[in-house]
Amino acid sequence: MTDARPDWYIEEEVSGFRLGFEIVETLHEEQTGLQHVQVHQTRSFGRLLVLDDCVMLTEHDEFIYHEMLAHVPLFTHPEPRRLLVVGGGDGGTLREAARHPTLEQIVLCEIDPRVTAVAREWFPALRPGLEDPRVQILHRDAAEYIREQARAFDVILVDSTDPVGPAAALFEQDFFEEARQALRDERGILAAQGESPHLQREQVRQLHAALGAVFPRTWLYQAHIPMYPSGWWSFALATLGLDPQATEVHERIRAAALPTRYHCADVHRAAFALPPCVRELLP
Ligand code: AG3
Repeated sequence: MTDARPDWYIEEEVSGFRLGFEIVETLHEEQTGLQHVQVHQTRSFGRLLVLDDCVMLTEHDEFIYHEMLAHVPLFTHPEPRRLLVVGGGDGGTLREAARHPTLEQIVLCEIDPRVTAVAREWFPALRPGLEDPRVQILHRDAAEYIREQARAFDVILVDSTDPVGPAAALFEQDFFEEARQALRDERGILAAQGESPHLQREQVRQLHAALGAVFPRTWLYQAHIPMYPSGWWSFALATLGLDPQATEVHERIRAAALPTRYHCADVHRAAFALPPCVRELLP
């Protein structure tokens, strides 16, 4: 008799919490030189990309994360021309960024070439970003690359995994100091994925302390990302002066009228409204 019980992919949190997806088929699995990569077909949420046992995205909800990481900072800048995406080898952040016509040059610095190759093969909806002619893909350690980039970028987006292993350096003050000097002028902006304010409170606190020590203005903004642990997610935004909540930012979002499904002027405004239990994590 065959065992008819379905397979599940489970992400297990240190906090004693599990997130599970029913798997119809495992499409790809490999150990790259840097990490363990898995692609599963889930029963209800499309394909699932996992790096080192950490859910990166599902086809059903990746638009929320990628729209919020890209559009909140890119609309805050009045005229972003040069963009650096750190990590983000799957191409989702690039796809959203590429919708900004002012961008002339987009550099993706993704340490693991296999992530890009696997995403290209299994996630067709992410490909447009990887194929945009303005995009240059570098497979390097971003913590090193950024040191050589004095005053090179208008906006830097950190599309990393959790602060463990090779991504840990991307959450530290040293990295933010290098990132700050890589910003072209006083309109420079950095945004980063910022973990769950419910499950990873200490990491959120440390991220904002490190960012706040380097940048004059920092914010936390939130989004609902159902397929990440707890579904309650945050992003960090740091600027040398610009304000993501300024009226002209909302006007730019309305005027661009991008065909987005989560980010819009109202959501942009609301994302910065914080409950006290999140505000207390900030310096
Ligand atoms: N970046 C991953 C965010 C962290 C998810 N954390 C987790 N599942 N514990 C996603 C990269 C998508 N471009």
